[in-house]
Amino acid sequence: MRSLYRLLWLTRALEERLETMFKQGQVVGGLYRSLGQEATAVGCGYALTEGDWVAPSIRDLGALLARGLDPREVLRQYTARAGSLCRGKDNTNHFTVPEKGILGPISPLGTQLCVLNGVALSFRTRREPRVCLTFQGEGASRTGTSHEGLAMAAALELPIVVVLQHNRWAFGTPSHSVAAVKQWSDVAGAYGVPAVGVDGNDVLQVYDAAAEALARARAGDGMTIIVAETYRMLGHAQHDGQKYVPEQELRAWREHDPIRGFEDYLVEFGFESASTLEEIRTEVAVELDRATDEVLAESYPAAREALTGVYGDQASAGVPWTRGPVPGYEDLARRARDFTTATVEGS
Ligand SMILES: Cc1ncc(C[n+]2csc(CCOP(=O)(O)OP(=O)(O)O)c2C)c(N)n1
Repeated sequence: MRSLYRLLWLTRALEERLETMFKQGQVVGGLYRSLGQEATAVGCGYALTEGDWVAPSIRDLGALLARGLDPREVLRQYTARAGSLCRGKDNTNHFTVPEKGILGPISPLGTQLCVLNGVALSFRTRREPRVCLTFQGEGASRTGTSHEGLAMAAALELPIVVVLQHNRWAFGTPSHSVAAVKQWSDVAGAYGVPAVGVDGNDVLQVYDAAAEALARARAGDGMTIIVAETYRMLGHAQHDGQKYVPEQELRAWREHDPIRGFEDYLVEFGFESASTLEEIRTEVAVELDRATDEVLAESYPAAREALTGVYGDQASAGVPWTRGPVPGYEDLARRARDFTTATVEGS
C-alpha cells in the first residue's frame, strides 16, 4: 500500500516538476501529463514482475517508475542531456530499455502493440514464463493497426495484456464521437478474449485486474483486455489549454481524483496515518530536488553527437533529417552522398 502511494505521488510530483521546468524553458520538446489518470499506469506497472515487458503510451510515466526507472533518467531525457537515454535526440518517453523490459512508444498510434506482439511471441516460442503489458488510449484503439494487433494477439493467444485507457478525450476529440459502444469494455467482445472493466482511478482495483490478467497470460491462457475508465484532467500537452472541455465535466472528475481517493482510503481503514503520507510526500520532494539539481548540472550533447545514432534515407539528395546547415558540417550533404555511393558500390 505504501509503495503504491509513493509511486502515485512520485508520478504526480515528477510531472509537476517537469511542468515547472517546461515553463522555465528547461524541457526540450513536449510534455504530456497524466494528471488524474496516474492510478492506471501505477497499478499496472506494479503488477508486472522481473523479466516482463511493458510498452507505455506517452501518458504512462507511473508504469515506468513502478518498473524501477530512476526519476533522474526521466529528468535527463526531458531536458535532453548528453547522458540521457536518447542522448538528447528525442524527448518524453520515446526510449526502449531492453534490460528493464521497456518498449518505448511508437508515434503512429496502434503500431506499438504490433511490435509488442513480437516480443510476446518470442517469450512463448522460447517457453519463457514472461508476459507483456501495453497501454492504448481509446483514440489509439480506433486505428486499423490497433485492430490488427488485437486480432493477432487474440488469435495467437499471446501472453499479453492490453490496457485500454478510456480517458474521454483524444486530443480535442470526445470519445463518444468515435465509437458507437456505450460501454468501452464492449470493444473487446469482438476479439474473443476476456475483457475486464475497472475504475481506472482506483489503484487497488487496477492492480487486482492487472495481476489477474498477467497471471492468466503467464499460465498460457492468452490475452486479456482491461478497460480502465478514467479522465484526462489536462489538455493533450502543455500547448493545449483544453478550451473545448466542459467545465462541469472537469469539476465532476476532480472529485474523483485517484490520489486523494487512495489517501482517504488508507487513512480511513487504518493502513497509514495522515502524517506518514505527509512524510512520504516530503521524502519525494527532497528526492526530486536532489535529482533536479544533479541533472541540470549535466551537459548537453556536443554538436558533433548530432551525427551519431541517427538513421535516415540517405539515398535522397542532401541530408533529410536536417532543416538547415549544421555549424561545422557544411560539407555534410556531400559526405552523406559519398558515403551512400561507397556503401552501394561496396555492397
Ligand atoms: C495514426 C495516428 N494518428 C494521429 C496521431 C496524432 N495523435 C497523437 S496522440 C493523439 C491522441 C491520442 O488519443 P488517445 O489514444 O485517446 O490517448 P490520450 O492522448 O487520450 O492518452 C493523436 C490524434 C498519431 N500519432 N498517430
